[in-house]
Amino acid sequence: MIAVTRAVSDAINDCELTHVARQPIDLALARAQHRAYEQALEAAQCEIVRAAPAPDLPDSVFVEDTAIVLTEVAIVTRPGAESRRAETAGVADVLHRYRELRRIEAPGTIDGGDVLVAGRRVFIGRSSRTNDHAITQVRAMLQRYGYDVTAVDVRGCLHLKSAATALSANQLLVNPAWIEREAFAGVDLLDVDPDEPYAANILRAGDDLIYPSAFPRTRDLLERSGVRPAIVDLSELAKAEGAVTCCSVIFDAA
Ligand code: CIR
Repeated sequence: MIAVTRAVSDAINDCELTHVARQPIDLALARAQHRAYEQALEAAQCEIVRAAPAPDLPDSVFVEDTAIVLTEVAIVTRPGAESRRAETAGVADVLHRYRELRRIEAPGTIDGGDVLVAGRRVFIGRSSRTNDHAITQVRAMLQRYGYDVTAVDVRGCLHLKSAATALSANQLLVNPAWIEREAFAGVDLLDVDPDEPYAANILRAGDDLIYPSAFPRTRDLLERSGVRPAIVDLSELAKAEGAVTCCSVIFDAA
């Protein structure tokens, strides 16, 4: 597997924030935590491929939002926040080595954080970043490959993947307060601990899972259901409203 990552920007303290109050981010600590995150990906059999650093783009470490990569194709997004649109070029420069590239066109906007792939089902959050124009474009691009695209309303959080991520092809970890359960009919749902609303973001790399240290109660729930993720501390990037899925784009090399 390839995991595309990108350095923490010098300007990360100017990041976009929507649901989180601004607090100072310790750049050196953020970088050390990001390196440990990359090491967890390496332990999960990923080869790290870094996009060229973008020190002037505050949110550029959050590569997930710039692309949707499937076995058959990679879709370069058009991020919902204007300040983030320039991030896509550097990631596309890497992805074109591995996949045919398609692009979301205006007036479509979509962040990769709103796109949840579980087997042949693709759930896309309708959020403050992702609109119906983009969802229609993605559906048209993926239809030929047999993916079933479902739009899901997201409320109270930034992205769909703040509220739901895949534990396996048929099981999601979810915060039920932020999504409609009915949208996920036919998929098994495991709820986060209600005291940990941000705990639904877990990263899957092949058969391995990577999870933040910030959610011990939900981690207990996971372990009791037989799920034992590798644990990373991403406290500094959480202040930028980032989580474990946001910092990589993972796909099979061939
Ligand atoms: C933003 O607001 O765009 C960034 N500060 C955080 C993006 C996090 N990305 C993600 O959850 N996929």
